[in-house]
Amino acid sequence: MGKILIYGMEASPPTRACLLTLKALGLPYDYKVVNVLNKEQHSAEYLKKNPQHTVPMLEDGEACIWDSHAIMSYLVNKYGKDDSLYPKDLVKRARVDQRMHFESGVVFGDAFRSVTKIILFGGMTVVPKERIEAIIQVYDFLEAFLKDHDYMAGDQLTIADFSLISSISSLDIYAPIDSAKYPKLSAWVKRLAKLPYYGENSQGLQQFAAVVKSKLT
Ligand SMILES: N[C@@H](CCC(=O)N[C@@H](CS)C(=O)NCC(=O)O)C(=O)O
Repeated sequence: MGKILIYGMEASPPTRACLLTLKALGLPYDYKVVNVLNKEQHSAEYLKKNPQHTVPMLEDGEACIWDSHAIMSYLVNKYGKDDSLYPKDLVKRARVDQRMHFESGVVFGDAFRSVTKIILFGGMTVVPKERIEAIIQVYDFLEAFLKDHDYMAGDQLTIADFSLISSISSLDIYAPIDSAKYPKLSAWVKRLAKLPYYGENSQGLQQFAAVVKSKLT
């Protein structure tokens, strides 16, 4: 097996989700920084591999795979010693997939992307009320997902947790999670923070938080 190469930027939530997965699987990998703030994802070399010019991207032999959710499921399917992080059982898998589609469309695609765009790139120094409301709605959904379970897709840790912790811990910078209103969600954040490899999220999160805080008044 050749060495896996991951392209990304640690401040980027989906990159962090993939780094958590690589560590959870104990896989050796090389890491190449692609700084999207400097538009490095638009280099001809990168566009040839990923015309959508997003990070993260995984290169495994001849295969170039982008979108964190596709990368994470590929890694577990191909390299997982068992299926616990991405169960083969169809109902369990569908639950993981649903949470990841929720992350992709609602959490990252709407709540995170829209607020980050105006704060990091739009010159806005206060998070607008409607953007806070969108984030709060995400917290409401997640509290409901966690009603009878410790993890996002059931009773065991899966890649849905890696996906969601990367973006939820980032949204927490814009709208801190109220532990009285969201006891399950805040307990889940603390549970994930105890993972031995949680540094793969927290390091990049700190970098992201520093940039956001420098823009907010
Ligand atoms: N749904 C994608 C989102 C990827 C994404 O939008 N990444 C951002 C950085 S956090 C990016 O690459 N932006 C630069 C661009 O789109 O050109 C995933 O999960 O990988």
